[in-house]
Amino acid sequence: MAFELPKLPYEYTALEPHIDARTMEIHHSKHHNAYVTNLNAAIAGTDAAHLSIEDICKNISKYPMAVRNNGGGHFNHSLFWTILGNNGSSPSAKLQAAIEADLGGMDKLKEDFNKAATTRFGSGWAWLCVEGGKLKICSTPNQDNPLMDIVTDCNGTPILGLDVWEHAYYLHYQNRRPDYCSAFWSIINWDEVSRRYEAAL
Ligand code: MN3
Repeated sequence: MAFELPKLPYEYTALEPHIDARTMEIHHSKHHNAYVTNLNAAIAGTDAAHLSIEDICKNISKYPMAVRNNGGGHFNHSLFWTILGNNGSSPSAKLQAAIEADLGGMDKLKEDFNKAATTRFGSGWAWLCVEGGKLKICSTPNQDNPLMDIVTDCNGTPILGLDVWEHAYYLHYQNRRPDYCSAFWSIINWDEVSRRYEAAL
């Protein structure tokens, strides 16, 4: 069963002005689509063709670099689209309490997450994860993610992620990655992040 490009749960224009429609269209229909196409080519005829993308990531050390890069790309973007949205939502009471207990509150979460996102050299992702029942913030290079068994310094179940590859922001923000990271907090679907938090516990 080949992997498929998931439909976006909103229009390309939905995240304006924070993320522009042209960036969303290219990011989803070109970049993510290429990860899916290349992942399917890399796993065709192998045992990985019968696994979920989560199970592929958890055992990524068994597979070639093409599976790591494109499988990570598929998992990461599939998560990214769902945690974005312009729906004015807030964290659930339980997630809010964990943000305060584990991370020192929402302002500190944003500060530490943005630091992880802006200081990631080159391309990669910043993550909010659940590990051992606790929230934590970390980042990974390229298309690696916290599920991968080859990742040693950023593990757990990701419930929120930010793509800091230039393709995610360059048309609108050019070199201003910090502005893109700040804008991100205006377009988070906290209902979905809260759902993922419950599922990860
Ligand atoms: Mn991307």
